[in-house]
Amino acid sequence: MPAPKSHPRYASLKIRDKIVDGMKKGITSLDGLTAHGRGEAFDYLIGEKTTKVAKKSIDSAAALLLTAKYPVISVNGNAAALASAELVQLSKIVPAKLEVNIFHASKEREMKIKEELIKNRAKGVLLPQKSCKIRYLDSNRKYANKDGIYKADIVFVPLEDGDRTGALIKNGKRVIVVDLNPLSRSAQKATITIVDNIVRAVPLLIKTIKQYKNERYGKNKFDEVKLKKIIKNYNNKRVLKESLELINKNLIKNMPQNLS
Ligand code: PTJ
Repeated sequence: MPAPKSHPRYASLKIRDKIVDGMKKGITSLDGLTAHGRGEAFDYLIGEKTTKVAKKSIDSAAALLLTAKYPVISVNGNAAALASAELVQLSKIVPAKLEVNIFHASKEREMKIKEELIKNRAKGVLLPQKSCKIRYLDSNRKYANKDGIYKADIVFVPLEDGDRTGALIKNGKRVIVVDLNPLSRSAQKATITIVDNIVRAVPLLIKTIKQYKNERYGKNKFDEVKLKKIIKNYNNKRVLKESLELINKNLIKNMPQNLS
């Protein structure tokens, strides 16, 4: 039964509905439901809104995507259920390739994710190839497309388990992750970690890229000097520290007082 709009947790329940729908459509794995629950818990702790520190990561991610030589967006079962339309929009505006990459191996689910992206107007969607592997990785995530993640200099990886980010970095790539948990291995290893919910982070990333593109610089598509400075001044460790400090502050603020 859909939640009534008056429900105090209406927004969160609507997002949960999307994940459940994703599972019913065969896009999201069963494990994806538990992964979502972990995300919900951290979303609660950051206050269920895009924080100032997440906005800083989004600004840098937008700059890194725009200045990339060969950016690729990686899509798994949870990302497809929560943000297919937005990821397609992002791929067009950067522009960047879209590639399906899942942890829980299933050819059928890969095809369903691809179909979902096409339904949301993706022009092309790459699939992993058995003949093409990322080094330093044992899970199903090691398979990549030779014209996609394998070749990419920047990989955008919304919410996934931590085995791949480190491996992609060791393969010489820079990695942007969206992960509500600042303690996760992905968050700790990424070049840029956006500690935010994918449903809020991706629309904001699109908006920021549009803004940068509007600030044309002479004949250039955007002000490259400005974007490179944003990237240079970014410090991911500081972002993680500030995110954890915020969680700590929220916990203290909500601590029951005057216990007797
Ligand atoms: O479709 P597959 O087979 O590739 O599987 C995808 C999942 C997500 C199930 C798989 O990668 C996995 O098991 O991931 P983990 O280890 O549970 O990690 C997912 C991370 O994403 C956790 O750190 C969560 O806190 C975080 N997360 C969950 N939901 C969101 C989120 N981060 C941002 N936005 C969310 N909505």
